[in-house]
Amino acid sequence: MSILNAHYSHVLDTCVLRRDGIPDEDELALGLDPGNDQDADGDLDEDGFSNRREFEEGTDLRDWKDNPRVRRIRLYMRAIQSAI
Ligand SMILES: [Ca+2]
Ligand SMILES: [Ca+2]
Repeated sequence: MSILNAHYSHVLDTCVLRRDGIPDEDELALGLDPGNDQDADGDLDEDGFSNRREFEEGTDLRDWKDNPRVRRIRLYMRAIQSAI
């Protein structure tokens, strides 16, 4: 396979594997279904943040106590504590 073909093959794989915004490999690791394009929009832990958003922000999509809002508050509190 030429370098160009390998590149396009990778691009195609990436597009196919990320239909819902979460790579299939990560979906499997997280307990989601790579064949289901809708589960990225779901909210496994019902914390108000979609599975895709939590994946993108690196929070635990199975733990309602860990979400983007809580992470920002923790970072803000650490910044305040380090400034005192
Ligand atoms: Ca969630
Ligand atoms: Ca969460």
